[in-house]
Amino acid sequence: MTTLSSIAARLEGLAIEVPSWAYGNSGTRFKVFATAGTPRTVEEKIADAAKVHELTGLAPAVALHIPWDKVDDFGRLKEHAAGLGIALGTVNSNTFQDDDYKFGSLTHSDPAVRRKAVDHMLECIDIMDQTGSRDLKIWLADGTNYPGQGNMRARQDWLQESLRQVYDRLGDHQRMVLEYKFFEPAFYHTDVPDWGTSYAHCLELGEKAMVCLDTGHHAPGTNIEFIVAQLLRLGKLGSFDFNSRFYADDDLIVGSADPFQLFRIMFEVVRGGGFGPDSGVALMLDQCHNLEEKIPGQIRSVLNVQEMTARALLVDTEALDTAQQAGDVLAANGIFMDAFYTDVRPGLAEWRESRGLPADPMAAYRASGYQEKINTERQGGQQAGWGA
Ligand code: LRH
Ligand code: MN
Ligand code: MN
Repeated sequence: MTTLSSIAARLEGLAIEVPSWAYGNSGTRFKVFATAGTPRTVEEKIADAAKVHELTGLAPAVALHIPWDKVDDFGRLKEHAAGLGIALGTVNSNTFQDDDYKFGSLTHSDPAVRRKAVDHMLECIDIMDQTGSRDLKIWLADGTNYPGQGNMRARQDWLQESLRQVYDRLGDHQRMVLEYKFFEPAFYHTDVPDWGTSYAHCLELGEKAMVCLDTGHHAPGTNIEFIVAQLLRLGKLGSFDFNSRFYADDDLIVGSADPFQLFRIMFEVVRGGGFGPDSGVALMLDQCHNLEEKIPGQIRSVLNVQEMTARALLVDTEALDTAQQAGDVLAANGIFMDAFYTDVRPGLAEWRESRGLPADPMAAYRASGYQEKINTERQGGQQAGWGA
């Protein structure tokens, strides 16, 4: 049986990017509840993200969403983040909140709208030049609601043409990650609905284009870890947007609805060479905290990823290989489940303490007084997504 101390060093390789929008107010289309202490500025979102890293050592970068996080001087924002001990990470483009995009963005039948969407992405790359970010994330709300409404085939061609213009602007050390989602906001067809479509476009574009897998973007029952294994095998898994769901794209705390699924995903990540700083796979959160407090919600999230990563690293792969080779179904499954059922929490508390981190980051946050401070200081915080 593999022990926690034997995987302690590998756990150092875990780094999770937190989303700036997780710190803003969010809700459903029925109601957005305001939460005390909500950031009023991009700088305050970054300060909250830095708090998560300070207490967990797990979240060294914060992902930005443009225009939600647009500021005049991104160089200064980078310095502000660095001063707080974190980096600016993935830049998320946004072509879903403008009237011009009603019938599509990069896939629109009107070249002028496609141009506008491409220009937005080029602006995001300019920002990346200033923030030092590696990845441009593209998720498109493009699709149609009724059969016959759009030319699905032509839209694929326009998509490739548009993506090509964005791709060609990427610097040597920059990448594009193309996120797929099977439905919503479009309900009949979506232009990038699945990993295969994203993969096909990325393959055509070149090696700097990779697939982004958002765990909430699949039909119920989809074997997500299989997709992970396949994309790693193909060398095209660029990043994750982690979250949990019960029904659709719920954006709940990762590992809350189905910790076992997160374990299975992390097992394939580790086995497929997707784990660690040099793997080229970015682990990001894409979540909203509608009811719970945002900073402890993010702390809980990164701890959940750490717990399931530790369990995945604990799988005795040698014994597993042997059982699989022997066709011993129950032994193989038993070895897998032994790791999943191992309570790694006491070991991780020790791991944290040995690195000068609080044994219990949730308790440390409550004791820090930070929440009370921001509750008093910040009045009129912003709604996630409308903070620009
Ligand atoms: C779309 C999505 C995408 C967006 C984010 C706010 O559902 O997952 O990643 O950028 O939500
Ligand atoms: Mn996402
Ligand atoms: Mn989503």
